[in-house]
This record gives sequence, structure tokens and C-alpha cells, in this order.
Amino acid sequence: MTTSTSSTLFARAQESIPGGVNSPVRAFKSVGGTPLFMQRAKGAYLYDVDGNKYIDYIASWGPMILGHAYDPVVKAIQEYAAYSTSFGAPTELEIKMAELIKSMVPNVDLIRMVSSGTEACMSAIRVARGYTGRNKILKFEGCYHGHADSFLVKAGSGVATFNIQSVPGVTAGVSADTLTCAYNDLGAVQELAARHKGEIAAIIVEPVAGNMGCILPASGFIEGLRAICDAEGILLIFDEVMTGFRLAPGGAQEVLGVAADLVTYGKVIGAGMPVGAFGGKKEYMQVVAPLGSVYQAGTLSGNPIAMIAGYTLLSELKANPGIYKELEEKTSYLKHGLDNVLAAWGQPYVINQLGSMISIHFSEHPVIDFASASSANNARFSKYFHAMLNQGIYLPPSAFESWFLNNALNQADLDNTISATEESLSRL
Ligand code: KE4
Repeated sequence: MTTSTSSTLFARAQESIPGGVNSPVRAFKSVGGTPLFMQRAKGAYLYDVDGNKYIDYIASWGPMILGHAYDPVVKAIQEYAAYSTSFGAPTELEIKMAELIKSMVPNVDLIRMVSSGTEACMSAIRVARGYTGRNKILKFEGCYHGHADSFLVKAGSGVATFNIQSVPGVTAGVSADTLTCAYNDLGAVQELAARHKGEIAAIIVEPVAGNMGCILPASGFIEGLRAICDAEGILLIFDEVMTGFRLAPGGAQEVLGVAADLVTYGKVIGAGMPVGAFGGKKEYMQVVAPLGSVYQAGTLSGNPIAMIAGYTLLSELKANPGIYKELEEKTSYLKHGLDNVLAAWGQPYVINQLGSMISIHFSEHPVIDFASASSANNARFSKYFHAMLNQGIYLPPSAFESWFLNNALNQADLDNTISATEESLSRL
């Protein structure tokens, strides 16, 4: 298996693009080696520029939940592109998209489209600050809400991958308004809420964390955040950029049975096109311009091509809720098979999984927060990543990322992944 074309392209890319990539985590820096340049993808499979085929467990970091180049989505994009790719004026399609989302998720009266998960999350905290008149937000170490300044304090995903303790360019003033504590540490949240009584506008949380690997909320954690927010007049923001429309039609709010005050979406909502969204009860969202004076805007917000792609995918998911059971069963089958081969191997490991989110941590201890994810043997993960890649299995190139299953994966793909893992273990 040659990857020489990828190597040539990567060298050329670095002449014109910082680090040769348009998003850091794609650069393979934490796992080492040269990133693969993709040519095309269909269903569960990626094909790189050297013609190598891979079983895909990134799914473009979540959006490709029904597999790549999903025919109804492709056809819809092809049709709508001919009507113009953007108007800069309202369209009925945006109303249909908003109404569809409201029919699938709880606790959303009003929703605003944006062009990324980052935009959705930064807008949501602005709404919370505008509504409450308070300045501070509380986030959790290792959670990632995009690259807006307020969030780059002890963030997850690429920030954790590259162990960037504080991001140059984020001012002390901004950082001072971002409180942090460990995920799953409700006592720490209570202590911060008491210490900063009346100052915290919002707690923003990944209700199931995916940017430290996959980390599940401890029993009572999310419910406890809800109670603290209710008691302290703090808005609870669920960052469902990853979990939204992936864990269930209603996302983590549906699965966990906890209502957020504001919720953000991305990834699946756009079917791979640039879409994010933030929404919530009218009481909160009515502060958003032009209804209110919390300003937020975007030239390509609600873009018709992005809308028809997302609308088509969400419609498929709504019409076929059995997809979620299939995804859960496939992920559980994979987890069971990985458990069998890893247990026989005899070295410490942990698998975290919920729905179609899963991650392996080479750790002797449960992985429940950023500290425990960081103390795992992540050098061993890097070797595992490459051993799998060399066998045609494309995992996220970081121990601080969740894997994402897509529903185009079949039994043979899962069995190949399990056997490739068994084959890899002797090299770890
Ligand atoms: P974007 O701005 O990348 O669309 O979304 C930011 C974001 C917000 N919230 C959560 C929970 C997220 O996971 C993300 C982005 N996820 C990363 C993967 N862990 C995107 C991949 C990348 O940075 O290239």
C-alpha cells in the first residue's frame, strides 16, 4: 500500500496552508506520520489519492451518519445548485428546516442557522450573557465547543491533542470569564457556582463528551447541572454538535431525559455541508436580533444548498428512527468484539460507548474526565492507529476523539475491524 501521492500533496499543501491542513486535527500530528489525502468516499468507505480503500470511523467527524455520498442528499444538492447557491434573502426552505428540527428535538421554540458548530456555541453563550446580564461561563476541561476565544480554555479535541495549555491570542480578560472544572465533578460545579453567585450566565456542556475520546456523564451529573442552573438562574447549554441527531432524533436531551435551556447543533444537521444552529425556548431566544438586541449574523447562514442537504438527511432520520437501533446494535457488536480481543491480549484498556459513539483508551483506570483520558497510554493509541490504518481501517487520528459509526457499515466491516485490532495488538 503506497501513500506517496498523499506525501507529495502534504509537502505541497504546507507551502500554502498552515500545517498543510484546514483543521489541525487532520494533520496526524499527535499520532505521527503523514496525513492521507482523500479522493472520494461512498457509504462506509474512503478512497485516498493513491487508490487505497479504508473503512471509515470518522464519518467526517460525525456528519456522515448514513454513509458518504448518500444518494438522496447528493441528488438534492445537485438539483438545488442549479437554483443558485445563495440568495442572501430568506427562503421557505429555511422555515421547513427549522420546523423539521423543532418536530424532532424537545425544548426548541426558535432556532437560528449558522455555518459551523463554533458559531452555534459562541452565539449560544452570547444569548445567555445577553439574557442574564452576567459575564461568566462555566465549561468542562476537555470539552470542546469550537475555537471561539471563550472556549479555548482547557479545551478538548485538537487543543487537548496538541496539549496547548493556553492559546496565544486569547486575552486574559476573555479567559477570566471562562470558569472550568473537571467533567463529571458536580461538587466542583457547586463550589464554583457558590463562589461566583450571580456572575455565571451559562454552563455549557457536552452532554455526552466526544472530545476527550467518548466519555459518558456519570449518573446524576447532567441532572445535577440542571438543578444547579435552576437554583442559581444559570442557563444550561447542551452542546449537541456531536450528539444531536446522532444519539437519537432528539439527541442527548431525549436520551438523558434532561431539558437544556439552549442547545447547539452542527455536523449531522448539515449532512457534511457547513451548518450549525442554536435554539431554545422563546423566553431566551427572543433576545436574538432582529427580535432582540443580541446581535448575531452570517452571510451564508441558512444557505440553500446546506439547508437542502441537512433537510434531506434529517428527513431520512425522522422517517426511519429504526436507524438509531441499527447504529446502536452495530456499535455494541463492535464493542463486544473489541472487548473479546483486547481482553485476551491481557493489557489494560477501557472502551467507552454510548449509541454510535465509542472510543478505546489504553488505560488501567476508568476514563471519566480529561485527567484520566490524558493519563492513558496514548503513545500506545498512536501505534494502534497506524497498525489499523495499515490494514485499511481509518480511525480518528487522536486518542482525544470519539469514533463515529455510520449506518453504511456492514457486518464484514465490523468483523474486519475486530480482526485488524487483534492483528494490531502484537505491535503495541
Ligand atoms: P465546528 O466549528 O468544527 O463545526 O464545531 C465545533 C464543535 C463544537 N462542539 C462540539 C461538541 C464539537 O465536537 C465540535 C467540533 N468537533 C471536532 C472534532 N472533535 C471537529 C473536527 C475538527 O476540529 O476538525
